[in-house]
Amino acid sequence: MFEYLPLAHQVPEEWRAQSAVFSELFFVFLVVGTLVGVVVVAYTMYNLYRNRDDGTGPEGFEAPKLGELPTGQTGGKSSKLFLSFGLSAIIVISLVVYSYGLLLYVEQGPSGDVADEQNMEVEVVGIQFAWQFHYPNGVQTTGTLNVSQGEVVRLAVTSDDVWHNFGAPELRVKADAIPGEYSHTWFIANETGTYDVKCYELCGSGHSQMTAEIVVMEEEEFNEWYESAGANVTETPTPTPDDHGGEDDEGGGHGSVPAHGDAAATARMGVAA
Ligand SMILES: [Cu+2]
Repeated sequence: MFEYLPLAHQVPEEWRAQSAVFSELFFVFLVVGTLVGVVVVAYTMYNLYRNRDDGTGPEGFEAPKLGELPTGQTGGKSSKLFLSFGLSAIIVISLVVYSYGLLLYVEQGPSGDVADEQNMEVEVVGIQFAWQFHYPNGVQTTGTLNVSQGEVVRLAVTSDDVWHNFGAPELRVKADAIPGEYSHTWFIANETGTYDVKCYELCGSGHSQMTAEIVVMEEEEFNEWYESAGANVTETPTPTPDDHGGEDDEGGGHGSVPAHGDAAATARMGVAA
C-alpha cells in the first residue's frame, strides 16, 4: 500500500542514517505534543477563569451530564466538540502516515539501482561470547567490523549457538541473532570513528563481555584495508545468505519467535506485517 514512499530515498544524497530518521521522529512528536499540550491547557485555564462561579451565573444553566453529548446548549458547544474531535483526528492521522513512511525506510533502507549496487552485505555471527564478521570477499574478523564512511552496510545477523542480539546504540542498529535464521538490518555511518557494539540478549556467563566495535573509516582507507585483508584469504569466500531484504522474510522471521520479549522486534513485526 505504501510501497511508493521509500522511492523518495533512491538517490545517495537523500540516504539518511537511521539515527537521523529517529531524531527527526522524536523532534516532530515532541514539538507537536508540546504545542497541542500548551493549547489545550491554556484553553482549559481560560475557560476555568471565564466560567468561574462569581454568583452572577445565567439562570437555568444545565450542566452537561455524564454519558450525554453536550448538545442543545446555547453557545455552540456541540460544534466546538466536533471541531476539537476533527482537529485531533487530522493531527493523529497525519502523524500515522508520516511516521509509517519513515519507519518503512528504517525497515528497508535506501532502495533503487544505486543502493542495490553501492552496498556491502556482512554476515554477523554471534557466538558465546564474541561477534564474528564475514565479508563478501571471504575476510573474517572477530570483535571489529570495519566499514566505509557513507556506504550502505547491510547486516545479515545470525548465531552459532544460543540467542544473542546485535546492537549498536549510537547507530540505532539492533537485530536478533538466532541460530538457523537471519535477521536483516542496515546502517550508514556518515562520521568516521568507533561505535560500540553490545549483546542485548542474556546469553550466558560471558554476556556482559560480549562486545565489539564498528570502525568507520574513510573510503580510501577502508578499500586499502579490505583489499590487503582479502589478499590473505586462501579459503573460498563465505556464501552470503541469499534470502536478504524481503519484507516477507522479515515478517516471517520475527513471526516465528512470538515468545521473544524484544519490544523493537515486536514493533518491526508490526510494521512489516
Ligand atoms: Cu550474546
